[in-house]
Amino acid sequence: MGYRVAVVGATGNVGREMLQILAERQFPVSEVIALASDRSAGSEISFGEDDVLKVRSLDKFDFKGTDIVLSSAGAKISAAFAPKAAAAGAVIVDNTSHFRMDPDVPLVVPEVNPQAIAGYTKKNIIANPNCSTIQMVVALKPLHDIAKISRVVVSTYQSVSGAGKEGMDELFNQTRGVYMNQSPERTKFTKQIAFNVIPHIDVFMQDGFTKEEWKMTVETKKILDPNINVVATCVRVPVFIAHSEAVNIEFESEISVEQVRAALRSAKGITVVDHRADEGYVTPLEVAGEDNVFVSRIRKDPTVKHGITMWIVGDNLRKGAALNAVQIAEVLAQDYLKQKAA
Ligand code: 11C
Repeated sequence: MGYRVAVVGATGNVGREMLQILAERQFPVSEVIALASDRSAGSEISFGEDDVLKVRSLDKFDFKGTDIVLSSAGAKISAAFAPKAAAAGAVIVDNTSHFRMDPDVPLVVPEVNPQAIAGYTKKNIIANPNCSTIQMVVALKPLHDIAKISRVVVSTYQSVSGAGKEGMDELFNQTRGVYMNQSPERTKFTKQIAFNVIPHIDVFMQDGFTKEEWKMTVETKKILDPNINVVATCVRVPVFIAHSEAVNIEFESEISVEQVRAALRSAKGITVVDHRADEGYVTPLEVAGEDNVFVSRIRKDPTVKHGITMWIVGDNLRKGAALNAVQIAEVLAQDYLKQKAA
């Protein structure tokens, strides 16, 4: 008994991670199909420890008979193929920004709003949020349940893997180049990323925010609560994997540090590491490869009436992308698509 699952963008950072996580979590599959551009078609890619899949052309693939599609191939590609795949009967879990704010497409983090998945029937599409939003709302949700959150001020420290393999290559090559006295080549980032930080992720919008910052605001409202105001500054840092966030939260009523710790400790998908001592907090290096969202440095903000400040770190390729998509597919399979399992 299993589902016919296609992974679109299978050769990218997130696509590979999707295949790995499907295998790791033993998602019930009858067949797994790796899809990518014509350029990658014919190449081979691992599925778990033992299996190898031949990559097939997305353009030439007929989605008829496919139950679930996990997609991470870029917004334009999703815009073109997803409606066709949905019309052929597949449910698409899309990791791009293209459908996220469509009112007929649920935007889901299973620890936060699993009930929204039911809305997938309108378009047969479910959107996976942006990585920096996912890890933040996972940590905000248990706190919002006990004392309503009114405002969040967040500064991100985002790894280069958020910009794909080219982003990782650029950090690697520039770092090596600096030691070899070569002037750093830039293609992916707008300024040198090696030994630097860049306060610019995604394109600029008219109001001066970047689209990455806007996504954190509007996606949090759609997933968690439209009454929460979020102001973000998103920054690229020379880290390969895992995004970090300094998050300042204002509540409508009193909440103590002890209550925050207890709520986060008992929440699914969160690990609290908060010892107020050397090494008593997490850093992105330690979190790469982990499934949970990690929270450290929890403390009272004495400058507002009801404020808490904390540090949130998560693997942007796993919980921030591929794992969240597979978790959505797990709920779909378990609660909505059982009759389709061959
Ligand atoms: C980054 N968060 O770190 C971005 C990557 O809207 O899905 C994911 C962009 C998105 O560059």
